[in-house]
Amino acid sequence: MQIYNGFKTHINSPTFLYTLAFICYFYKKNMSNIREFEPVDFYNIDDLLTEEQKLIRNSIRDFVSKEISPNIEKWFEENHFPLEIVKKMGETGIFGPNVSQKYGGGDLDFISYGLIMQELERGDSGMRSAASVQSSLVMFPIEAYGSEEQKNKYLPKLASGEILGCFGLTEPDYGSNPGGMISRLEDKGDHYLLNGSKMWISNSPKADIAVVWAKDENKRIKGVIVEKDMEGFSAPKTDGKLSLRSSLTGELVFDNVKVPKENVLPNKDGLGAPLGCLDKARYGISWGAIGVAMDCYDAAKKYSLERKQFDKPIGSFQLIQKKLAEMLTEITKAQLLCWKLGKLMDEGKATTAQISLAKRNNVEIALKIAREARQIHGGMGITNDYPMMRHMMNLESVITYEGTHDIHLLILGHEITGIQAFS
Ligand code: TGC
Ligand code: FAD
Repeated sequence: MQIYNGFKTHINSPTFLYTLAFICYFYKKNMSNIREFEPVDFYNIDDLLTEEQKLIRNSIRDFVSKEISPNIEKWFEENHFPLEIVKKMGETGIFGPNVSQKYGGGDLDFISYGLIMQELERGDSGMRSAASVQSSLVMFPIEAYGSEEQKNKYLPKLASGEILGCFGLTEPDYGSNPGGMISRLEDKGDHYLLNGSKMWISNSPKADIAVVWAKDENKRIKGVIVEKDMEGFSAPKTDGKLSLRSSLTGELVFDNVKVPKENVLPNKDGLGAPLGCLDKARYGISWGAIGVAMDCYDAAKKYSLERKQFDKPIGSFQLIQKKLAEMLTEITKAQLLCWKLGKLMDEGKATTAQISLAKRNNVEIALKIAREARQIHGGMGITNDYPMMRHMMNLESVITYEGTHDIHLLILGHEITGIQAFS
């Protein structure tokens, strides 16, 4: 009886009630975060995948459900990139899936790479961004254009997540037109002196190395590997982003940085070298956008069956069904596009214009689906109990980086007519 009375006093205490309220709030928040994701596969596209590809896709899906989805709204709200995720991604085999096993990579096909990007971006575009940069923009150029020493020195550590990389192409005055870059490499005998700056660089504030593109005295673009401790090199963070808030973005500033000649990527130069990396990353984004679209569609479908208005689930109204049917149609088209593009990538036949078409189409449909899914959620759709607003804000970066939506349209226009309309 004494114990009972003590408990009664306890449950009436403000501390207990406050704690209970907090637990309920925390539970509700986390319950909404751990909405069980149901994959979208209306055309049985799984039948086109190998057992290995399905296994890889499922293991990344589990990784996202365990490591990303429960935390992502908090990271996004706090504008926080969890550096510890880099090691976890490395251990899961997310970095360098197409890089040779000899250097710690996965030696996987391009559809497997795409599926990894799809699952990561379902979690968050910022997480996919970190992985895209590491795999396609840092590991790829080192493997494709680097020396044997560079490959042995950097690739295994990048693959395991022991070190993080970034890719510096864009400059304050040269975004869509990277060929105009003004960063300079001056030959000083045993080293180059690097001067200039880069802007909007994913991963840069915490990166251990940067693959940087700059012009030599002959105005030829070369790639160099800059290490974070090199004197005269800094990487300040870019604040105030309302998009990709769980991804780090910053500048790269070079003030007479001495870059040893052995850090120059020896096997390719010219603008084609960085643009070749972009092809790989843009391909990954075209799959990533499907992940976002599936997440938004899944949330909208479930909400439309639970939410009642006029005494019926809103999913029973034709206008809601139209939205859902159109989302499913666009997701299915995007999946088929990516699967075929993956095959072309594996055969070494995919063209830049084909990749542009997929990146442009899939990011656009993902953005439209995020907006429609947000509308289906009514007022609830603007809160972080649901993922649509975060995805929408992220996609505003995705539709801009790796070539803006209109630059990809112009790449297609050039392909169709043979006439370039950039300048
Ligand atoms: P253009 O005259 O067309 O080409 C110059 C040279 O490059 C060759 N080339 C390519 N080579 C390999 N792959 C490609 N995709 C290539 N596209 C072109 C071309 O053959 C030529 O070679 P050569 O030997 O004749 O000199 O170049 P342009 O100056 O007219 O520019 C064309 C344009 C506008 C399409 C191009 O510059 C472009 O794509 N602009 C967009 C810039 C962009 O995408 N920046 C991305 C920065 S990185 C980033 O955003 C990372 S975000 C990562 C994340 O967080 O996920
Ligand atoms: P601008 O080139 O100034 O374009 C402004 C507008 O003009 C756009 O609408 C564009 O489509 C339009 N435009 C430009 N030229 C033409 C034309 N010829 N015809 C018609 N319209 C035109 N860069 C890196 O190098 N590494 C990174 O890791 C990286 N990460 C990024 C992360 C984030 C979050 C963001 C936002 C950007 C990142 N970028 C990175 C830079 C990105 O690639 C550029 O922002 C992009 O290429 C566009 O360049 P810009 O912002 O200078 O826009």
